[in-house]
Amino acid sequence: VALQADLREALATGAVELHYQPIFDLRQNRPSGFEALMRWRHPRRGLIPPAEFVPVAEETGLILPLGEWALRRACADAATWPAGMKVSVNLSPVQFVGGEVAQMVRAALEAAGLAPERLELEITESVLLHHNEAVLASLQALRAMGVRIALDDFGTGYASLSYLRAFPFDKIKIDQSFVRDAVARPDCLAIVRSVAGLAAELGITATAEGVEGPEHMAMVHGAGCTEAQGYHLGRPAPLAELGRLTGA
Ligand code: G
Ligand code: G
Ligand code: MN
Ligand code: NA
Repeated sequence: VALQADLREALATGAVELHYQPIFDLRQNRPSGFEALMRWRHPRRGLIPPAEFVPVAEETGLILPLGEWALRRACADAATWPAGMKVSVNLSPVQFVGGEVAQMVRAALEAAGLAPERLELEITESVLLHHNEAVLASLQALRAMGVRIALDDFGTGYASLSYLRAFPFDKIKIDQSFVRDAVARPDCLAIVRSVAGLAAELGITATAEGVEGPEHMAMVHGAGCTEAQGYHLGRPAPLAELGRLTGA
């Protein structure tokens, strides 16, 4: 309960921030965008990661104003970057309840003056868990608008392939657990390579997460991934520290 009340106040007082992590285009050998990741700057507990407060926000419904704030902030920030640079924002399954998410996104894009093509929304399999028609309609409305949709944490759920059939995603993000292990384990390398091949067959992007060193970089490149993300390429950082990467 304390965390919940604190979080509500944090959102109101600007204590929730967005950090940005570069997403690297392996073909062009440069960052193509940034993923927005929430952080809560707590007066006593320091910087709290989203894994600790997003689940609380989802339970209480606070994820709705919190998620809308993050989307608006990310779109406004991205509008100051060079025109080719995209921004990725994570959406919670709770934000799809009620069927108004597409309108919320449209309003955020318009307020920021950001072209829809520069926004990517990351969703996990849990969003599509029940193959809910209303959720599919929202995703289709977003895609029709020109917004890109990425399937996040791919491989960690229960029925990944059925989600690829249910909706035409623009990108698959290969979970960092596979990427980390693929350097030493042939079976994990086979998985990364197969998912990259699957993405290529579908004509979509394969992004490797958790690229922590040069050995991971070489591996994901060889495995056919088209994008990479991880500490080796850049840690999540506040907007003010992005200058060198965005060219802004
Ligand atoms: O940055 P970190 O690795 O701590 O993020 C942990 C998790 O929090 C990730 O799964 C990420 O998708 C989620 N997360 C980060 N920012 C947001 C956000 O703005 N909205 C939602 N719904 N989840 C977020
Ligand atoms: O679930 P999602 O993919 O949205 O979460 C991304 C999370 O992974 C972020 O919280 C980010 O801080 C974290 N992350 C990003 N790159 C790396 C990495 O190279 N290694 C590890 N361990 N975590 C990473
Ligand atoms: Mn993500
Ligand atoms: Na992920």
